[in-house]
Amino acid sequence: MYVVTLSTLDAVYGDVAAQQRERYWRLVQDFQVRYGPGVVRVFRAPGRVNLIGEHTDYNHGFVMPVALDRDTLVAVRPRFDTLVRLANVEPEFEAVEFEIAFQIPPAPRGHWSNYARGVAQRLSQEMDVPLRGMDALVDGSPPWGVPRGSGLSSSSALSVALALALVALNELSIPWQRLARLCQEAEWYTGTRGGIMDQFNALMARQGYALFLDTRPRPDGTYLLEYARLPQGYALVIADTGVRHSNVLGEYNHRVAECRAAVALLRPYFPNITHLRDVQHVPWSTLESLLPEVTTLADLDRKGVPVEDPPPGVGPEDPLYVRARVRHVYTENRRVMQALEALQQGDVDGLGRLMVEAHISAREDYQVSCPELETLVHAALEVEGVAGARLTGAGWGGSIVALAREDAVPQLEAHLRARYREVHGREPQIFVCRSAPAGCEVLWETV
Ligand code: NG1
Repeated sequence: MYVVTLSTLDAVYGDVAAQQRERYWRLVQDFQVRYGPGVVRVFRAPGRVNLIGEHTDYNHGFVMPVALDRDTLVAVRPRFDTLVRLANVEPEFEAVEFEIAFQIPPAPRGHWSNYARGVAQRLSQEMDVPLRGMDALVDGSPPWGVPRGSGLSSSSALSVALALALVALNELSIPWQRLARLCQEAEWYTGTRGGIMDQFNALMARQGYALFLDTRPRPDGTYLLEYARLPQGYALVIADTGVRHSNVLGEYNHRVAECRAAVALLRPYFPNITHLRDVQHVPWSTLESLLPEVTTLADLDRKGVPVEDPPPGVGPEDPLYVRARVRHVYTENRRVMQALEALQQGDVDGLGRLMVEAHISAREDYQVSCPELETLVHAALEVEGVAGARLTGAGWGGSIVALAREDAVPQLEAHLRARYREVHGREPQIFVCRSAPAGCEVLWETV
């Protein structure tokens, strides 16, 4: 287990280190008030901003996220039984109790405790024994928590922080990459069919680097990854539209279904295909000719084209725009490879151009943008010193990320605020991202 003292994190939290210490201290105090005095252990897991590579991970493609200094904390104490008592410093997230088992009954859909239930269930299944329980208090509250629904992966920060706690309290020995996979599968418990990017990044990120990840597991279950240093003198500026999306059973699963339908349609020509990644080497003109513009699950069923494991929430007559969706995934994978090369060569302008192309592809072919994201991306690109900007995360709201020269940041912030206010009548949340290390245990006695 990766363990650091709170003072080690000063360098991560920078000029807000004192407030962060206060935050950890308050969490431990709250824990002891709620659950009684005694030893408390604290785990943190970061949110992430994805530089490029959107909606590629569930297609076994490439991604390039960076971990953020916005993180989720969980304070815990082990129990001798299998009970989990789970509470949150934010009172709107009700406190619950559940028993750890191989099959844990879910709370109603959308309930925050389902992330904890999913992790506890998946880890128990993996270890073939129900884990020891814990008392836990979660803190993902503003201003230092990962903003929720902003495309910055607050859900995975929560899942990974809880997983780190359960792994440590149960003294489990699970390789990191395997743990990332388990956390990914644990999140499916909530209904989404997401890829592995967020959990992997929360467990494997390095400060000062983007994580290039090939999300296709190798036969031994490990993944190919590479760390690429972030450009010196540039900042990653995140602007949050405030428009909230929910992945659960929504448009997200619809996109997953479109990709799975495309795989089914391509199978007669590429018998070994399991994910779109398997046709990455095929010329686009060939793929294009094999894919209809639109189809439905019912239509494919009538034609005897079996779609494997269609995700929950997708109706038989819902239109599936397979050709455009595949074009995005196919071109996006290429862009991520090129972006890695650009980063390695210090070609910031090249990286910026690829980000803009990725945004256009996400808007036109994958159709995951919205007017508020468009306002922010357009405004960012109007500022001198901004190399590129794009929506980040799943889309349909959430945030944009802009790659800006450090000296251009004040002007960028002012311009984004002014344009957003003018068009949408409210303020976006803006923050400059400090890249952070992967999730870890934090020893807080030095407070
Ligand atoms: P966010 O932006 O956190 O909703 C989701 C998925 C990722 C990835 C991106 C799109 C989860 C937990 N996260 O992220 O795996 O598919 O969308 O690139 O499902």
